[in-house]
Amino acid sequence: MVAWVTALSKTRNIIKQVFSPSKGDVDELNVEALEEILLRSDVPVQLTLEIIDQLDSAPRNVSRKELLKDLLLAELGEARPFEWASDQKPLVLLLLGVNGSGKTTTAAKLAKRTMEEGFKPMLCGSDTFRAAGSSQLKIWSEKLGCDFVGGEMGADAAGVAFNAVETALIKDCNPVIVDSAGRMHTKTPLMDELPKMARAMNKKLVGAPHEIWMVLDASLGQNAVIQAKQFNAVLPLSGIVITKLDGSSKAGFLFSVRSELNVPILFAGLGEGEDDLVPFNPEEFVDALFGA
Ligand SMILES: Nc1nc2c(ncn2[C@@H]2O[C@H](COP(=O)(O)OP(=O)(O)OP(=O)(O)O)[C@@H](O)[C@H]2O)c(=O)[nH]1
Ligand SMILES: [Mg+2]
Repeated sequence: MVAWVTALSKTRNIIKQVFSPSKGDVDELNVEALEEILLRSDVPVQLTLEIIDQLDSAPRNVSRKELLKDLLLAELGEARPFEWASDQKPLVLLLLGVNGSGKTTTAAKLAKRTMEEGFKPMLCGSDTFRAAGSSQLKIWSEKLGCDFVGGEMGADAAGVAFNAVETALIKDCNPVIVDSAGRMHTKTPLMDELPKMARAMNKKLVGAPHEIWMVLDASLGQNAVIQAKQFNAVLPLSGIVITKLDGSSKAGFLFSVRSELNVPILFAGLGEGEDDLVPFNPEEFVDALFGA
């Protein structure tokens, strides 16, 4: 499993450069360099300016590095561990996002995680846009040894999702993790399919989908927030999964997810392997940025 510290090594090495070795309690700070780094990593401009201002005006004896950590942490808020056990049986989770953001991989990683916690998940491959869309997830389900419902290319995605919920009820599977086709947030007909999928699931099980999570690719930086806003307008999101945090140098956009969307970041993808998905923990994230 890739750890936070490994995943964020790129960003950490950049941050290191702006703090010269501590002299006593005070670490010297290159403010201009820091400002540039924050902006380059897609930390929102407003927040960057506030941070620089606070660092500038803090008393001499305050460690800039610790203050910066505190300010970033305050911006991310508390950790929000997701609880799979709920009154909903099955709990139905719909994953959505733009093309290639990591939805299918995330669906598989989540299935693995829930299996380890003693659940009997069902994976639903409702990506019927591409020939390989549904079969990619079927292969994962075989590897993990969990139930699967999918559809042929061209099949109605809402119908596939309906079938999955129906089958999960019969086979007593929980949760149902529904992978959807990638779609650009600007393509209206494709975006309209999402509420249709949600309605189909709700027809089979009132209240479903109980969770709607958007899978965001960290390497897109601030653009990911723009996409999330559009998806959120079509189908209100209950959570966000950030993928590809390993290797992204634009992870600063994370700091605007909370302020601009107010949707909790629940999980983070730190690699391509089936175990490389961890609950998002603001403290671990910030510590890894600075090298705990
Ligand atoms: N490094 C890294 N790669 C990831 C992560 N999550 C997914 N990937 C890779 O990203 C690529 C796309 O992942 P998919 O899961 O197929 O993405 P998708 O959103 O289902 O794509 P579409 O169905 O085409 O829209 C694959 O090569 C994955 O291995 C992650 O957290 N870190
Ligand atoms: Mg996919």
